[in-house]
Amino acid sequence: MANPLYDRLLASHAGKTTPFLYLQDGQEVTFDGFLKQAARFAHALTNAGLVPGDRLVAQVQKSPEALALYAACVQAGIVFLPLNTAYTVSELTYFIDDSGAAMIVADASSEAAIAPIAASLKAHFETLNADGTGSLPDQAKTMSATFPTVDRAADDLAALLYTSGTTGRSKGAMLTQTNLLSNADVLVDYWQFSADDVLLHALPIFHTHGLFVATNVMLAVGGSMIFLPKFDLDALIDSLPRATAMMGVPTFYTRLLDDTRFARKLVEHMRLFVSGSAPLLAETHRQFEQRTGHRILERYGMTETNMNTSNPYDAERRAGTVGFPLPGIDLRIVDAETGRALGQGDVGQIEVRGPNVFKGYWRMPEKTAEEFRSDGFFITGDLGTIDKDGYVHIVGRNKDLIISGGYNIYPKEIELVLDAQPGVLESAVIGVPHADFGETVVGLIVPKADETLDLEAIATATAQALAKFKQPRRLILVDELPRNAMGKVQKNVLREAYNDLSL
Ligand code: MLC
Ligand code: AMP
Repeated sequence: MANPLYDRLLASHAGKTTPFLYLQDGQEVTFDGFLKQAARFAHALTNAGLVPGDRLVAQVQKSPEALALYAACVQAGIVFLPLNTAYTVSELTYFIDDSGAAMIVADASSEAAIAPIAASLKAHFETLNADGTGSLPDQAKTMSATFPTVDRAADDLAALLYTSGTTGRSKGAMLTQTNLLSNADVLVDYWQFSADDVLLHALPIFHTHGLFVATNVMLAVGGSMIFLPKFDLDALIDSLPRATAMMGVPTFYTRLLDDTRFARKLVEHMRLFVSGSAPLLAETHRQFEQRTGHRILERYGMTETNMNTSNPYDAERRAGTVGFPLPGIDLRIVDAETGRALGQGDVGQIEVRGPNVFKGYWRMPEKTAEEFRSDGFFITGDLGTIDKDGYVHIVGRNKDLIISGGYNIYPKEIELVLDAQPGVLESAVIGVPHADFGETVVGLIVPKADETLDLEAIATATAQALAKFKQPRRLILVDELPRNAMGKVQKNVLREAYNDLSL
């Protein structure tokens, strides 16, 4: 037996003293240093009693140590479960409970809030702070810098990534060693990454894009990363001259284009700009080319599937499309109701199948069964069409989802919070266009008869329950919600009505 992910992405870097991570303060982390940190963490985790297959929740700021914690989990066969640092304690409690996590690692500033929850759910609690200090690194310090890598089968879980469900509750997408590895290998080839690449990394590392697409690809080739703690326009402009490639959500590109320092000279040496996680406007694609001479390479993926399609590296990168199915991945457009395959040019639901597609939702066999066809295709909930040249276009979503700055927001989750407020009869949450985030959240509220609503109190209650990025930017009182003959709220009608709120 072996550990395919560790063997392929990490093992070969042992002893390499070249830089893996360039940090904002000028420091560097070598490959060897990174591997040693991971090994020490792996000892600390197993000393605490964690065994292969256990889940570790990490709600930590982006840092080299946070990334090493991921590598430690891979090496020790522990399932890595990263969480958005913006999640509130009530959101976090659900993830800890649902996953049955054996350990929670979080910033020391959250200890007072999280440690009691961890204790009540019989999970260990350790700290890891943005500067790399904390109880976990303290324990790791004294540990050996080599760790006997734990055997894992190709089908064993490597990560559990929660993705919000239409029912308002998140589901854990079970990602296997093969899911992650197959996608990393395909992307390395497709995007022609090599050890000479320096990737500008400003994405969070708690999602597929920053953790798997960016990091796994760079580990697979032994390239390095300029590892910024978060998106920061000044830091990006400073770093671009040293990078060969960048990956970002569309907001990265619109923000860069809004800055006059972002000029052709700054990036003419660069090899590749990748965009994904949300639709890149064709207009942004064109503006970017005009300004820099580069064509952004847009690709399409999901938490459940990693990357499915990509524009080509060498051939035409077509604005407004997400390119072709990646090698080894089957993609079809079907009639959502009947499952019947549609022809070229027809709009339908996108379904995918391949080694990249996840194993199912954690402890939700029924939900998993609902999302797969009997021939193994996964129903993405995205609507698309394939043009005569084979390029896939995403034209909409068959799921009630808002994507704001690359973060997914499920309206149902917010509606449940709004509906629970005193005096609220019902609510509908929609996404409206937003210049910076692509879409943003608006809540429409119908009061109970003869009730006067306190919108400020409602906003305060949502702030306590939900991460900042999910909170409606505006709450609007309405007398009623438009419904179709089946009684279903017509969100398309609402989206049209509130299309130009200019938030
Ligand atoms: C931050 N805020 C957001 C937000 N991010 N609000 C809505 N949507 C977001 N995405 C809030 C902040 O809390 C802040 O609130 C205010 O908005 C302005 O903050 P900011 O400083 O402008 O935000 P910033 O920190 O710059 O973050 C914006 C961002 C970031 C776009 C850089 O959200 C980001 O890195 N997004 C990437 C998401 C990602 O990696 N997605 C991949 C998912 S994987 P206030 O009021 O306190 O000021 C996936 C699969 C695939 O989808 O295909 O890749
Ligand atoms: P997530 O669940 O966070 O992984 O988000 C996945 C969703 O993001 C997909 O189902 C799509 O709706 C959307 N998405 C990802 N990449 C793109 C893209 N390039 N264009 C349009 N939508 C995208």
